[in-house]
Amino acid sequence: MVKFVHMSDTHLGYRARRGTTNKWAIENYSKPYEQEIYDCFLKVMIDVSKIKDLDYLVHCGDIFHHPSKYGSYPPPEPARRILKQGLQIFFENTSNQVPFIYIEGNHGIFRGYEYTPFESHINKDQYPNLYYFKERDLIEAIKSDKPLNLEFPDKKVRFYLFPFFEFKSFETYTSAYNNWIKNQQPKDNEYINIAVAHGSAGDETLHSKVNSDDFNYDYVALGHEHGFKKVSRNHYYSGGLLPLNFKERHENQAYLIVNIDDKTRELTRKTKFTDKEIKRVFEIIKIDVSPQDSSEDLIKKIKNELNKYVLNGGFNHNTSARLKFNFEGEIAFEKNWQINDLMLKIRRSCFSQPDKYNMLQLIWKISDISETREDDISAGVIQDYILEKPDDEFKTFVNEKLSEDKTEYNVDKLTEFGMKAIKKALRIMEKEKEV
Ligand SMILES: [Mn+2]
Repeated sequence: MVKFVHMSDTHLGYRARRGTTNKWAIENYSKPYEQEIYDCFLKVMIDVSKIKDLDYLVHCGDIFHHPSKYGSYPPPEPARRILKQGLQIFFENTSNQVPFIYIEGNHGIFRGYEYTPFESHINKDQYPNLYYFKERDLIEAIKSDKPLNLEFPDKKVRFYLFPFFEFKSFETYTSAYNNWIKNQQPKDNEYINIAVAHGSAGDETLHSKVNSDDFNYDYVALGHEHGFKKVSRNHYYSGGLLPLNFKERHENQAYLIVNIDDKTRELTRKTKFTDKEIKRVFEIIKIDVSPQDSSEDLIKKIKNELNKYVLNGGFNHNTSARLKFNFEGEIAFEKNWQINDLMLKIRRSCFSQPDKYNMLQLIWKISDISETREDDISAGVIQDYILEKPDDEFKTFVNEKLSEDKTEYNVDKLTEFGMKAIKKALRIMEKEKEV
């Protein structure tokens, strides 16, 4: 029997940003939600280190939130301290007998750099049982056409490592990765074979050989998606520890305790839902708006909801609420502005009275339900941007270009494609705002 913990996407150093109060959890050190993730991580490290007969702890990437994308700043100092503390707790409680296996994800690394923030933040050689794999290790393995794995002959367990790598970006990467991946196929089933990967099929960062049963792994530990997810009988995403944004609030986050029987290869699993540990209100609240609503009606509706969650004795960084209001109804242009105006005032008023309101974040979204035609970008979405009638303007533009060009194209079809592109771009911008 082999027993291991599968966890991922801790995102130490993440701070809720949009529409948040400027209060600290610890002055000049950590922000409230950032601190809650630190606390949760340390608790998990303590709990995990006390699991009886644990053989391995596997972390599937994104232990740090920063650097993120092409951002240029490293993880904040508290993230480093907490990670160090977590490692110390784990190795001390297990008397250095349980390996901690970590692969890098797409967060917490400077893309294309050989040296990682993990290495500059943690003296990894100080931990005799820490096994660390980064993009560079993968590139070296690909170049030398060798597997990237980790063997424990005494326990007859082998790990196949897949740190994050954007093999789909360039044709040369794709083919090099395709040629190399055969190295990651277990040669025998004398060993228990476990794949550890950061990536997902959704954004094409997980190779189909890892995402399928082709290589016959006994277990595939996945990271990158932040919600707990059973992909197949033996493929799992553990998710992060806590939801980072409102989208992730609809999912669950966990760590998994996995047992594999060395004879029958039967898999048993315990799922420890860490999102249940959340100490604050973290809610999406729907508000129905009717065209008849006056400004007073709206204020009443908003305050009624708001007061349920934030009117409880002043700001406390441990319990302050994260709230998102979804306004839905026939919301014309004018009403849209009205709601924005009201919400800005209410938020400002709450944040300026921390002795009264216990609020960390307040954001909102306004959806006009009369907006049904698929290709219609109505005022609700486009208002932040410069174009007033993007479809008309785009059509004029395409018409002009084509008459210059004297070629025959279907202008309506092209307009449709253009609109789709614009909508997609807007959606991406909206999504980025969420984090
Ligand atoms: Mn990731």
